Amino acid sequence: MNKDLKLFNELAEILLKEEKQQPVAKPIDTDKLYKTLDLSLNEHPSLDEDLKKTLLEIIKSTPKTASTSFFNQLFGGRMSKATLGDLLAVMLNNSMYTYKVAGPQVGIEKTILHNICDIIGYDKYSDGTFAPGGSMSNFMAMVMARDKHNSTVRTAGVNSKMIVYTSEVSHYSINKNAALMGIGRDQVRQVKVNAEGQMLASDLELKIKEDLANNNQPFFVNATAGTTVLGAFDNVEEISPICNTYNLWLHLDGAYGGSVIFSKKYKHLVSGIEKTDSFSINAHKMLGTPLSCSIIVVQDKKYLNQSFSNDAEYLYQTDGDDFNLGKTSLQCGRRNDALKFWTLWKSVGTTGLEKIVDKQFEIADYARDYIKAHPDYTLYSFEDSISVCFNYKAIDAKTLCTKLYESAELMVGYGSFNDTDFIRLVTINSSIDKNDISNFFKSLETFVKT
Ligand code: ABU
Repeated sequence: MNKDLKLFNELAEILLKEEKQQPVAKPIDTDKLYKTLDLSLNEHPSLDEDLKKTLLEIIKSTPKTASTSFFNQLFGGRMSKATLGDLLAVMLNNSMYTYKVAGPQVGIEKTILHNICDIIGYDKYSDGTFAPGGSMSNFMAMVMARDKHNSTVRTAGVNSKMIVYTSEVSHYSINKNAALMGIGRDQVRQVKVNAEGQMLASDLELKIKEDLANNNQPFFVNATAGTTVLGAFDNVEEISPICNTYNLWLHLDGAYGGSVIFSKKYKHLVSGIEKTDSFSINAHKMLGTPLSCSIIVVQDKKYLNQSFSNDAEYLYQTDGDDFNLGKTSLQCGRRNDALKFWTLWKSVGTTGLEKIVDKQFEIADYARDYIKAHPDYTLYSFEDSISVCFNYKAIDAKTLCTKLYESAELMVGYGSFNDTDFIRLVTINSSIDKNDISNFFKSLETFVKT
């Protein structure tokens, strides 16, 4: 066997053991990082034995995001079939821009995209692509909306105040993207939310009317399926008619919670999704594929082509537009993020994806029930969310999360809403069970006591 493959197997075995024995890596202070680990790059080669030793040390100190003590972010866990697919994608090393160099991998990507379009009720004119992360999926939606609103922008640039609407608790990428697109952060209207963190349709309409009265040009509304802190779902049924009235592009950012489309029980949270112009979803979040696996689908594929297609004779030499995916992608060279999702989906079926999603809500309900049953806790989040937000004994959330991290006890983060800070426990790791949640609360309580 190739000796690097042998080394990989050896290191992977160690990583799997580490995840169980030392689920939270002891963090290295940033000021000691380069003294603790040999991260230097040198003039001369490293001996294989030295490289192995260094890699082992790096593995030991790297946060274990697949462990049952990692609740810190909107991803976690490991789906082994998806990991298998990703490892194969690395070995195959195709770039997804042409059929000539990616072959059946193109069909795999298209199959996923068309299935998602079908599931959400988009028609035969729809299509999509994979983007390098949820922020870039949102970016693509904003670019398509801008070019639909004013096709001269692509050549002449932005020469008017084009206005974006998003809720005040939506993902920061909307503001950042407005800057990247030449629209400007000042042109992003932060729409107010209700007590549960959902966009207020009445405030959206008010802001649109104000902009029109000021001769500004509204063009894009971003709704969110799963806000980053509370996990709230904006009401698409309420927002969509407003977008129709004012002829605005409606994008649904489902990076976090969009996977509810696979669940009969929870898909009502995105009711009206078929009326959106575009929808993005991160399979590396609720579906647990390795990072990253971000998808954007669009109701009318002509907008993907209009905004992202560019001729390149040196690249597109066979097979026409439909199978040359570089014509609709943000990047040129692009890694294969489809195979890991396809391998998972193929192996568990759509009903398996549904089970993955439903289990996360079940575990979140269990965590919420625990909090409600214990008077030392205060609950801040709502039903139908896998972000379980709470405080314990009025202890400052930031201090507690930081101490838990520094002592390598648990990895959990904090957030805030309406000026209150709280711990955000995310039940997104599909391999955790109710016991792991009980252990989480026990560890936290013991840690506070000692
Ligand atoms: N889009 C990444 C959000 C990160 C987080 O809130 O955990």
